[in-house]
Amino acid sequence: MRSVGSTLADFEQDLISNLYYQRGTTLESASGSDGYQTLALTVRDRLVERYARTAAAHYEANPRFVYYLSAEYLLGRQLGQNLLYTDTERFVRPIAADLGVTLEDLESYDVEPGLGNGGLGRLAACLMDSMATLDIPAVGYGIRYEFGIFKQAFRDGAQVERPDDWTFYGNPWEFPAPDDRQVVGFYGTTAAALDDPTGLRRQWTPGEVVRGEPSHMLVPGYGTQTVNIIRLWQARASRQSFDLSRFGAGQYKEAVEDIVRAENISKVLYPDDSTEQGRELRLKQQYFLVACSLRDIIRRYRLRNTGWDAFPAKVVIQLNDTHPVMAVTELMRLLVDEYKLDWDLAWSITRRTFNYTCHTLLPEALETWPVAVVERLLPRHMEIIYAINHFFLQEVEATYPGDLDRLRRLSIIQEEPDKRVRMAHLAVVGSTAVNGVAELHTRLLAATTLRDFAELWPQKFHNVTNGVTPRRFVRLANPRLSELITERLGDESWLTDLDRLEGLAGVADDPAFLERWRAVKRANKVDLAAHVERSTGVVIDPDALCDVMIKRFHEYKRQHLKLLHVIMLFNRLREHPDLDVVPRTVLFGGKAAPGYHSMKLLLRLVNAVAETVNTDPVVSRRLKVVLPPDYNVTRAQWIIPAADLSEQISLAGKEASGTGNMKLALNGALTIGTLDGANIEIRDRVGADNFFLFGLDAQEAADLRRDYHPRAYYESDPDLRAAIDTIAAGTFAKGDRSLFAPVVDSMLGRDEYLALADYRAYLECQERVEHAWRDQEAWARMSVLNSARSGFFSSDRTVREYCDRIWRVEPVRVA
Ligand code: 475
Repeated sequence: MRSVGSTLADFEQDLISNLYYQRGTTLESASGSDGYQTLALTVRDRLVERYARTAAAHYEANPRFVYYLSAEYLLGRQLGQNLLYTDTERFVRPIAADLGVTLEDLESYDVEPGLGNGGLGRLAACLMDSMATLDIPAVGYGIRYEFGIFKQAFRDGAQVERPDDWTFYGNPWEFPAPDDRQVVGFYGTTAAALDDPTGLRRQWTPGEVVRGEPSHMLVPGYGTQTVNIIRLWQARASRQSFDLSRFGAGQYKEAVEDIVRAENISKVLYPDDSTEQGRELRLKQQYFLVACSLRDIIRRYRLRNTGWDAFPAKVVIQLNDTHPVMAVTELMRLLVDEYKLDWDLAWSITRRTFNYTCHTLLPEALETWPVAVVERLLPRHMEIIYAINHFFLQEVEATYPGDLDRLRRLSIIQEEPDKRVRMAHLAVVGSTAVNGVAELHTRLLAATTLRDFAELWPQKFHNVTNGVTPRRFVRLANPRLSELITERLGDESWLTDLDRLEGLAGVADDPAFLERWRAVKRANKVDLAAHVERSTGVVIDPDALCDVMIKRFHEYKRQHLKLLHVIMLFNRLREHPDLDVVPRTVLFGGKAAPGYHSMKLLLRLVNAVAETVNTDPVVSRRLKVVLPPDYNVTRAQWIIPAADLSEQISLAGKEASGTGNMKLALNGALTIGTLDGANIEIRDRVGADNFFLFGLDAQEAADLRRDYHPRAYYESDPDLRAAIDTIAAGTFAKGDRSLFAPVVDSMLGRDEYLALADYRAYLECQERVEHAWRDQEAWARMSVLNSARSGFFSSDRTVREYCDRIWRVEPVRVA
């Protein structure tokens, strides 16, 4: 095999060769897109070679593998990352300059695969990055959605969703692997297996079959040779599905019906973030993912192993939330029905193979499926769930004799108000380890949501606090800061040993260093201002405090609390034009689920407030509000390096962890936040003096919620009343009092997440922020300390904890 060369000349030659032989064009006639595709292929060639060596090393070592099952991956753009990970950026800049283009021009063709909604999908991508970096043998499995997370645009300030046709120009970063396709069944009937006296083995005859076709994206490690993969499945009709006779008879639609039905399975990512969509197609997606992936895992296992005894020793499967939990049932079906293992052995293997990560506390986000739906779509799996539940409840009965109420609470089947399968219960019963994603989250899981399970199996529960990859979110997103850090620390080893950032604490009092730190932030803000102007037309001041709230729009995250603060500032400045306030740019970013009407209305209100504020000649000199459309990983990488203030203001006890909070702190933003999710751990580390804390804690919030009257806060707080009245008066709707009335009604009527109760504390905290901002050197010092002390939040640390405490896997070095 010819191996790729490592010199500039080799790189140049490969570019020309790829331009000719892969793109079929010439230097003279190549388009910008040809240039990008050619570059991508040339960089990819360098990864492929490492991938081949990784596969060989893994085959040789026959190690225990981590299989990460996730319905979502939010990978972000690939070009910049892969240039960094192959150390070829230094070649590309001079070559591009010779050709009269910039790397940034080429990068603008790089489409981010938006195969996820938010934090959960991005966490999957960060963990895959860290696993490769730590040489952990791992494969990620997911769905190759034809349309990823919708593109967000605004029309008259309202969110409109456009399809994300991300593969339109082809995806140079993936390899199809048609030889590894799988066949998956749905619907149909079950019957007794003749050879099984226990009745536990049965035969399923599906009523519909589809093909799963895999392709994979390469996941390189940083500073190492390992290249792992994420294998993505796309649904295809089986070859017989095209009805030639119908087509011949002119029944064109009917002729392709089966094809359409099959391909719909991987057509689109469900864009809801935590509220259950009672859609059969979604369950079909979930089963499609796990059925294809388990067959592939077994195929891989059998390359080097025989028999089943070693299976749990060689295979550890991590379930990313409940979306892939049907895998527990599917592995039981494969082992019992197809490989004829007896039930107890199959169950012991299954339980030892799976682990489950929970990402939520919201009861409405805990997935359940109507028994009737599961029965129809997956009749054999429903029988298996009943059997698992039967044996599980026997176990419970033995531990707590006669405790019927406990049986009812623990059961995998919910009986009232309708019969449903509780996926989280199935996950806990079928797993060795269950983990939450931040200390508070894990504690609350064990105390509330999964309390009965934590009592039954206390040793099953673990905490693994989330982390983020410093490669993408510091090095790639913030090259200026990275250079300064590297210069200060002497080398780049902090990128794989993030605790080394502590070395910055020593210069947090050095005025010369602080000056340079501030200069980096300012330059990043100038860049962001250009992006913001391009996407919104609004000009922002790079010297203003850059106050950012970037995350999915969700009520519990309380974007409306931030907005009440903005409106208060607006009112104040209108009343007192000469008031000495700190100039601020408030930047929101985020999408709302297309069916989440209250949050879409709130987005509209943010845009309306922005319009009013930004066009007010007096107010806009000190305050700007922007909501650049289509927040995604690429935009996050532009915004995060420029942020001064990070808004993490969810109601305590609701945000499982948050990971944007970590990315912002690492880039030197100061957090204003509640005692929620990982905010607590961030504050513990960066120090209470370098963190703006406000609001109810989780216990106080839970107590207050029992007897809560939002109107009382409205009536007793004049600033709050004025802010809400400004909305109610139609100030942001050209006098129309009805448009935003539902927002007002929801705040005064229910205020589900206690925004009004936290309002005064939040305002006072923002005043402390202003006060702190006025001393720019002291602010810079706090900023440095935030970066210096956030090394813990590297996803490398997260992966190490999974490895040591849950997966028990060892790295395999690739030569
Ligand atoms: C938490 N997404 C963050 C992050 O652990 C946490 C739900 C249903 C369907 C589709 N997507 C979802 C989530 O639940 C999600 O993104 N959860 C988030 O996971 C990583 O940091 O607090 O809200």
